[in-house]
Amino acid sequence: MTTYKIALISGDGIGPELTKATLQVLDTIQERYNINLDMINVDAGDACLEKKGVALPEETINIIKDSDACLKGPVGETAADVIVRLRILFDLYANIRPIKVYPNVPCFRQDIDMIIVRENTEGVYRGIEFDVNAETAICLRIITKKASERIARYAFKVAENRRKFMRVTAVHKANVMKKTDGLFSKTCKAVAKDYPEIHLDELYVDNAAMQLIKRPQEFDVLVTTNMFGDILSDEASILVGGLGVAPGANIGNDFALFEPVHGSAPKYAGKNIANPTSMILASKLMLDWLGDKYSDLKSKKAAMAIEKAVIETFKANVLTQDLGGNVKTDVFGKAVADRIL
Ligand code: GGG
Repeated sequence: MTTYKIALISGDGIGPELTKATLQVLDTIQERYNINLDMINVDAGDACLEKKGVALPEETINIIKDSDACLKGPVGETAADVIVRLRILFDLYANIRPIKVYPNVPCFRQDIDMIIVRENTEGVYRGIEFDVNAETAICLRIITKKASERIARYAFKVAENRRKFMRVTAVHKANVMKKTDGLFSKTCKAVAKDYPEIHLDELYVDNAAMQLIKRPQEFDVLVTTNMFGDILSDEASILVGGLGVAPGANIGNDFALFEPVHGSAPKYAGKNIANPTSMILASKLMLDWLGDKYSDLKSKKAAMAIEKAVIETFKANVLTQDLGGNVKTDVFGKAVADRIL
């Protein structure tokens, strides 16, 4: 039997409830697909900071280093100390955020299907900030050719594999940030030359934010810098039902971490009403990535089974509160688990 070691961060706020629902699904997957997921609970986030005085302990980092992948629930105020740090520590340079319509989930249009490919290691989220004095602070926006090139290459490969519109849209603000986004734009254009079948479009980020609402069906793959990707993916999620159905993958050359796109939503915590789809679909992305990495067909099939079960659950109108239903978090998790074939 294939065994994967998975470092599991339950997270803060609604995180533990989403994790529990996701584990219901993964338990069934393990039974049906003869895969052993050795889940190792690790501490990180606000609760960890309170308990241990640090949001991301060394022990957690070491267990993650020793695992095949990490599955993470949302963390609260310590997001920068946990997820932003993990992305940099493990060089998880590609943040992949699929935006896709599911049956019976409220959406702007039925034909929306795009992937946002966000550079994950630099830009302003690198966290290089200084206080100049009590009244002025500075943040450095680092953009490198190396990081721009690898994220652009990742996006072109995604477009090539999807074979949808064979289009990558690079989003930046090179008319204002002539040096940093100028370099990003120039690098995307240079990479495009290696992918003659894929058309490269460019949009300024303000226009992209508008076009996502005006003509979302026309997008295929978007590639952008760190903060723009974070903002645009929240915006795009609402086109297809909101953050409750938005999973994300943080991918490096050798390791990857999977998580819901959203935060810890403390006001919904402990009420058993949050939508666990984002984390269930994050676990689907994880199995798909493990399947690719280890040429493991069982994992690839298990990933497909999770998405199929989510689709069947939505088709049966099993919907949580955020999507207009009244199904509880745990009931939704069980409904998906019961539909794993
Ligand atoms: N608005 C969604 C949200 O709160 N996401 C969690 C978060 O801020 N994550 C940091 C990141 O993705 O860079």
